[in-house]
Amino acid sequence: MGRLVGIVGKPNVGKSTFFSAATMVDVPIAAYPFTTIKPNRGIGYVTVKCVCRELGVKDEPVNSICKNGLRMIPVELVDCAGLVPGAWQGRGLGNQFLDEVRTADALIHIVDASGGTDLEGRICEVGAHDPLEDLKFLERELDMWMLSILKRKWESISRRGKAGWETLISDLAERLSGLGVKRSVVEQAVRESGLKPENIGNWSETDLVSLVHKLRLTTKPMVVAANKIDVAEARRNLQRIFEAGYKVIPCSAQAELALRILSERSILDYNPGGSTFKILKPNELKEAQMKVLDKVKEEILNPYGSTGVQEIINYAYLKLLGMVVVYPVENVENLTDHDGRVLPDAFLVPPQTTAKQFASMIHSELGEGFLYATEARSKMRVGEDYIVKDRDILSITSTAKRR
Ligand SMILES: Nc1nc2c(ncn2[C@@H]2O[C@H](COP(=O)(O)OP(=O)(O)OP(=O)(O)O)[C@@H](O)[C@H]2O)c(=O)[nH]1
Ligand SMILES: [Mg+2]
Repeated sequence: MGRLVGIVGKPNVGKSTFFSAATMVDVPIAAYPFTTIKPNRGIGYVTVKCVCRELGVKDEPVNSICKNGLRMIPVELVDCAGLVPGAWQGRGLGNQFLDEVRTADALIHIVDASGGTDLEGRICEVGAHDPLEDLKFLERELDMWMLSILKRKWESISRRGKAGWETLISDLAERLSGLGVKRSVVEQAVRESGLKPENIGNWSETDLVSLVHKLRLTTKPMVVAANKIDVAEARRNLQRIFEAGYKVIPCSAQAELALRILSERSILDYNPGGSTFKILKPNELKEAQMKVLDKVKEEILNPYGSTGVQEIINYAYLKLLGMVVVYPVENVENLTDHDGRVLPDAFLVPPQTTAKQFASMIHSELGEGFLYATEARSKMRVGEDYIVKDRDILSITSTAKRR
């Protein structure tokens, strides 16, 4: 049910720093390539404006956190090993990397916007490397990887595919199902490409490349994180990446990590994704740390509005995956669960989720015995096919309901 977002990119760009800032899991971070060998999995948060403020109630969160009206809903993130050219042929830690990408529903592509690391992640002079090259190369690696999986069985797909549309689409979908490619996506991509089953013997390499490219864009949607924005040279590249047509969000994983660590120790008051912080215990900060915090404020928070890390995670789940937040309650008058807790849970659900599917996410029996759902604001009843909306507060009435 839960969706997984992968943090990807070439070595040494700050993937583990980003992951650590997001999850507060302590992982090795160092200024050389392949620091991460085994992928790290951890729990980060999607943050949304909680409905508690709108409704003027004090909530008692159980499955999530509510901090100053900001609902933090747990999500799973994976920090991958660095990708180097030729990964799809098994170079570097390629196979391991691609194994993680296989299971991811969306990708956060971290680039070193300062241009201070070469294509393989070795430190170079700041500005010497063009991060646009990293974008092209990672996407090409992913496309070539998909293509290689398809080609492994191409002879049989091509022989059987002549029989007609159904067989062709089924075979293609089955071949790529391990990558999370859905049948409907295959069907649409083949249709749009204008390729015909009867001509399959003549499909060219270019046809196949453009087909897998299409499939990859839908199956592994991606947002670009222009990291190391604290380095002055990064600004120019941020603009260039934007102009090249990418969805790109500036970030400083390092700054976010510092702010979250100090906030965990109650030295700062800082909300993830916040545009400001307050120093609570100045005596516990050394002079050098004070200087770093000043720099974070002046050079990152003020000009960019945040460190970018939280914005990127939110973008991945809420925009790339289109997920919405729904609050289940039992009592629509008091907005409580059966223990009397106000707005205890917030569920992040995929787009087009029906009320009945939502009930099953809470508990399978609740879904099986589904009768109707009641929306708490309007007190309107909705049926099993109702598509849940963002910020809905729903009470499920089911034959399975325990009281
Ligand atoms: N200036 C700056 N440096 C950063 C930032 N984020 C990470 N770094 C530094 O970049 C280097 C690499 O960071 P990691 O998080 O280990 O990078 P990685 O992408 O996980 O690297 P591999 O695991 O080797 O692929 C470290 O020296 C970090 O301190 C940032 O926002 N700004
Ligand atoms: Mg790493």
